[in-house]
Amino acid sequence: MEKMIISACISGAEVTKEQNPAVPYTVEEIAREAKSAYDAGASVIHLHVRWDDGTPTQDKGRFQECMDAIYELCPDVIIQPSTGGAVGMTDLERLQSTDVTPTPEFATLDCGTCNFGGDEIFINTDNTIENFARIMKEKGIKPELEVFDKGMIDIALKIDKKGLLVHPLHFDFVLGVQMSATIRDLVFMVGSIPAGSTWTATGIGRATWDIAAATIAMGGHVRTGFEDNLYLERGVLAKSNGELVEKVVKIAKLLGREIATPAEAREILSLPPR
Ligand code: KMH
Ligand code: ZN
Repeated sequence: MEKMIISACISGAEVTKEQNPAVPYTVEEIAREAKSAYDAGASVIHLHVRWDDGTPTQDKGRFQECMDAIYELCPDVIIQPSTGGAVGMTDLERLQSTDVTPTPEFATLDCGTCNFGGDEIFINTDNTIENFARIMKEKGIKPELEVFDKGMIDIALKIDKKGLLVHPLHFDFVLGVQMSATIRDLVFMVGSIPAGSTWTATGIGRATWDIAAATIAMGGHVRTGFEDNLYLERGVLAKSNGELVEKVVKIAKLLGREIATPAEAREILSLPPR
């Protein structure tokens, strides 16, 4: 089976230090968490940034500072900035994360609108998605197609017909936000993408380890990190993103899956070598 890419979503926009004191806010904390994940085997860092008080931001300068600090510690890692940001941000705010130097090689492209708990709605209209896709294509950024349900795969494929996406398509199934996070759902999602596509999956919260194990066995790539799950096991908070990555590596080893280096991940994802 192909080597497995581990993406570490180290910070997210929603989780807080009140929930887990290791959630990073400052530039130093973000870099520390990226390094812990990288040392444990992550080749992709899915990046959200915060102000020092924890407020999520897509500020270009803050992204630049965090990315510089991460590259300093993990020179060959693939940094994948979020263009989703946090609920309520404008499209222009969100796109700032693609405006850093060097231009990101990879970034998220959220493929639909979804309920985000309580009264929160994460809005991605067709025009937003197309505009983001067009800008990413112009800048040479490969999109990771974030899909929170099956309809978002269909939206991505509709946009692909307009020639706005980069091939081979790469999907990230985020299970447990809008659709449930069961292995049946995962199998359905994997069966719904075009042959030749690559895919990553993550289960939010408790479902995280079931989804990781199934993904490893099915030949997909795994996303883990504080954005999606704060616990190493039930009732035990993870002390770092590295601990979560270490657990994924352990499961992968038990199931005979080897872990991709950043260079191997670039090859699997068809990103240009660095
Ligand atoms: N924080 C969510 C509203 C992404 O990174 O592209 C959006 C999100 C998706 O996390
Ligand atoms: Zn994210």
